[in-house]
This record gives sequence, C-alpha cells and structure tokens, in this order.
Amino acid sequence: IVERVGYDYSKYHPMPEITSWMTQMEKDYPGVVSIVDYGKSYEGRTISLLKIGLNTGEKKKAIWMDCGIHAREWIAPAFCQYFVSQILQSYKTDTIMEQMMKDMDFYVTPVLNVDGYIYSWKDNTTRLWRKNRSPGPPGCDCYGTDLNRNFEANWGTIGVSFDCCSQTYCGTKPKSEPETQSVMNFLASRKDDFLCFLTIHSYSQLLLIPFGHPDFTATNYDELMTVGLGASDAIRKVHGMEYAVGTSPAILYPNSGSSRDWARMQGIPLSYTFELRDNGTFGFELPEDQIKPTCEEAYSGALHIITYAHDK
Ligand code: ING
Ligand code: ZN
Repeated sequence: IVERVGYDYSKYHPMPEITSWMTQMEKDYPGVVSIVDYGKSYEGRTISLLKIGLNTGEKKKAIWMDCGIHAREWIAPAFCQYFVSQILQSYKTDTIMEQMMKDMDFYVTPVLNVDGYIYSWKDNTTRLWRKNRSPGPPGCDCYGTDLNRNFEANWGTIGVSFDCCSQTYCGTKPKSEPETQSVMNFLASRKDDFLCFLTIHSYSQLLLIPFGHPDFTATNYDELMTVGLGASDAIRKVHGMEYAVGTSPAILYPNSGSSRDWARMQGIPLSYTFELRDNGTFGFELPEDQIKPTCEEAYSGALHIITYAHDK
C-alpha cells in the first residue's frame, strides 16, 4: 500500500521538490493537468508549466500565471503551487470553477527563473539572488540579467541599468536571455487565446498595471484599474491586508522591459504584476507561517481578475 503523503503548501520547497510535485499533479489529474516544457534556462535546465483545464473539444481561451521570475521571491512559487492545488480542488464542487476550467486552460509556471531559484537555495550568501545566472558581457565579471527588464517593451529606456553588476541590469538587448525568450515565444504563438496575464512577485503588497513607462497609458486603463481595485477589495476581505493598485510610475518608480508591459503590448487585455507580502518587515524572507494567509488572500485577488476575464 502506497501511503499518500500530502504536499506541504505552507513550506518553501527547493526546485527538485517542485519538479516532482509537478509530475505528481500530472499523475493525480490525468487528462486535466499536463506538463508542458517550453524552454531552457541559461544553464540548460528545462522550463516547464502546468496546463490545467477540462477537455471539451471546443477551442479554449487561456490564462497565464508565472511565478519565480525573480529568484529570491520565494513566496511566488509557493503561491503558484497553492493556486494550482486550489483550482483542482474546487472545480469538483464549485460549478463556477468547473465552467471556467471548461472554457479556459490555465498555464501556470511555478518557477520561471529556475537557475536563479536553485542558486538562491545554495547557501546564506546567495539567498537574496534576484536575476538569472548568465554571465555578463566581455569585460564585466558579474552574473545575471534582470529578466523583468529584458522583455521587448520599451526595452532599456527607463528604470533599468546597463551595468551588468546591477540588480536591474536589462541585458545586452531585448530578449537576450533564454528564459525571456521562452516566455515570449510561447505566448506570441498563441497570444490571441490569452485573456489574462498574471506575473507574481514579492514584496510590497501591490497590484501593478501597464505601463511601467510614464509616457504610455494602456487603452483599457480604466478597466485595468477597476478590475484591479476589485481584486484589492477581495484581498482585503480575506485577512484585512491592503494592496495598492496602479501603474508602477504612479505607485513606486517607472520601469521598462517588464513581462507585464510586453504582454499588454501583445494585446493581452488584463495584465497584472502581483507584489505579495509583506511591506518590508521580512521582505523576501517572508516567514513560512505567512505563506498560507498570503496565498489565501492572493488567490482571492487572482480569482477576481480571472472571473472577470472569463465572464466578460
Ligand atoms: N518588483 C518588480 C520589479 O521588476 C516593479 C515590479 C517594477 C515594481 C517597477 C515597482 C516598480 O522590480 C519586484 N519586487 O521585483
Ligand atoms: Zn520581483
């Protein structure tokens, strides 16, 4: 008799455990969950997502969620896993979720920056690694490009650094990194299917909308704000936490080359960056006892956006 030990969603997990969790989900939900390998990291590791949905034979719309584009933001991969477990648990009893799983496929990447995530687990000195692990250009001894400055969206124009030692180094050109290429190629080939693009970070408790460049305003800015504010209300109702909503130049500082901006420029209407807990007390090193409440509130916020996208 094989004893089924449940996965602990209230702990952080190293990459090998996340990879076996993905395999297990595919086994546990045949025909509903499948692993899609869609790229390689700089160090040659496979980048994978879980495609989740109910087969109807009809053409389906799609939802994108990625976590762990920044290595040290460990709450993000924890959230992607929680999200997957929740939608798979709820569709059997919740007819709204069942309908959404019939009409849409969820494409969830638990860890996008695989090399960086593994590096952040190496030891105490590497825990706060943010970027990927590609070496800098000739003459620069530092490693890593900020993948969230490397997308082809006003690349290199504002809120980035060209110093390869900087945390916000944008790379030598747009899409210079294999991880960025993987996302752009996967999404560009089926961009008309995607209703919604959610990219999960920490920390600051924010919901950011396009665009990071202050000179550009999304054509559906009002819709993005209204739906974002609805998500923020949904989040507050769970544990009382406040998440501010707006563009990054309005709330914090401008930036360029982000995946959220790129997705919106591709025509995906509802594109959001989630910045999960906390507000700086623990920062990237959010204690494990906050994983569950953080995931619960973020799930509620994400579902608000996804439900709107579905019903629209
Ligand atoms: N924040 C994101 C980053 O890429 C962001 C999103 C961009 C926030 C610009 C504010 C301004 O920097 C984190 N925490 O990674
Ligand atoms: Zn981040």
